Amino acid sequence: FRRANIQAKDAPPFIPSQVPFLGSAIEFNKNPVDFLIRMKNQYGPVFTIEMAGKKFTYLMGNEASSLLFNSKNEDLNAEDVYAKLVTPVFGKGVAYDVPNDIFLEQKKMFKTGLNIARFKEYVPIIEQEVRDYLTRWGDKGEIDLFEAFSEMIVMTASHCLHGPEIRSILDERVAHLYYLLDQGFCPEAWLLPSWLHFLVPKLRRRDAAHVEMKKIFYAAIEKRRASGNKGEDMLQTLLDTPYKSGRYMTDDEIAGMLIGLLMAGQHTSSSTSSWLGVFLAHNTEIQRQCYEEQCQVRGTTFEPVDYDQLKSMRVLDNAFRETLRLRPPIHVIIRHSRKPLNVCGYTIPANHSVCVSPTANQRLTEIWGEECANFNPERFMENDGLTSTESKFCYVPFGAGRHRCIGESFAYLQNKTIWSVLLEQYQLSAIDEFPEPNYQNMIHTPSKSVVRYEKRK
Ligand code: HEM
Ligand code: LAN
Repeated sequence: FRRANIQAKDAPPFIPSQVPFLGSAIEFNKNPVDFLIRMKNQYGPVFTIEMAGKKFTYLMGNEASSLLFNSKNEDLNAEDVYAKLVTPVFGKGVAYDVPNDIFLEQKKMFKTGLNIARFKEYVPIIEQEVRDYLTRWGDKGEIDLFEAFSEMIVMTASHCLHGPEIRSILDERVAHLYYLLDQGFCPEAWLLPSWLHFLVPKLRRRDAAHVEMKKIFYAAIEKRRASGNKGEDMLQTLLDTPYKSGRYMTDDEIAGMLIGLLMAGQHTSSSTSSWLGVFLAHNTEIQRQCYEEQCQVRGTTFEPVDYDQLKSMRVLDNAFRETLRLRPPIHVIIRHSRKPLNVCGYTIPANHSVCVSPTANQRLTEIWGEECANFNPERFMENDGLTSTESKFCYVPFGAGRHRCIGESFAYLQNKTIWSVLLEQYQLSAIDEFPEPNYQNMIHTPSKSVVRYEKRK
């Protein structure tokens, strides 16, 4: 490997940069994935870059990445990195605002709530929401996929997870509150110290929206309690499940969890479904296979979708998996090193931001082959697409280890149901050239996602 400016004797190679302070930020932001893979080829699997005065150490490939996914939270810490961004949006008492063993209990509550019995009830709810939504499309036209999926996903997730009371008050005002909260997930929130957040107008609006949203949830929680009815949703699970200590969640915690639930599935799913739409609009053969599968599984009369049918949609499933390989919405996973850590013969110093890029790992030629940049769902037909379990950290769209996602099966259920109805009714075709990812966004959405649609005969 090329020799870099080595700092301490066994510190990872440090990528030099001509630009003072900003460091590698400019080159990195143009196309982070190409940059990272180029650096890996030059400097090896672990290297450090400087951006805006901060040190980022990237772990590339299976062996290096195992450090991030296998370390204790006390050594490679998530709260130190994410709390400043996430806590103002969700509020106190949940996620990265509490010690990690408490957050693990909260994740377990989510897990009990996301069970198969409930999933079976969710499929028809989602199907009906999507049918209602699609009536506004008419016979043919052009549509911005990201906008359309954002709307379908917020309504379906809220209906299933929050329950009918909250879904029924999801009007334009509430949608706008979500939008304002959402705007809080931005680089400024990360770069500025929390006590300076008030200087940024969109972060002030985030805080005001948070207060309003909590009020709406308090009312809904009260309504559920007063009704004496039990719902088949996450709200019910959170009301009914105590912590190990025997204590039940406060309304404030429940409301924070409900905000978190929606945020977790919103951009991740809407970005993934938009990319899938872009891939299918540009790849009519794979789109045809997906449609054929719908006819096969649901019959040409298109029976209502059910949970077992979704399970047997292999082609659609693989198309999602492949979309999550090439365009994982969480393109970088970050931790803070609280002490020096060893990996691949190096010692990473304390106080680095330690990163794994799912996008880069999921596009390494040595793992995924020479055709790794091509959209080819069939690669998942055998061995999960991976050459061996030695490469398990080279497919991590949902992360791994103690911070792993608990929403994967809900995300598949929700997106596959939406796509079943969409494929049944419409055919998509491309208008523009294949869009670049929007690398300036926190989530790499398509820079343009307008496609043409036409009703099937
Ligand atoms: C964590 C991806 C949908 C809830 C994560 C992580 C990733 C991820 C990569 C790990 C973050 C890290 O290690 O720093 C995705 C993708 C989704 C999706 C790609 C959809 C396509 C959802 C949904 C929910 C959810 C629908 C809830 C219903 C969570 C939770 C965590 C998590 C609770 C745990 C964070 C932690 O322990 O630190 N997700 N997610 N996600 N996700 Fe998801
Ligand atoms: C997010 C959203 C942003 C995302 C990026 C900054 C894009 C990524 O680069 C790093 C991971 C991060 C911060 C991320 C981690 C997990 C989050 C916070 C989420 C997916 C949004 C929601 C999810 C959270 C853990 C959901 C659980 C909520 C509870 C209230 C328990």
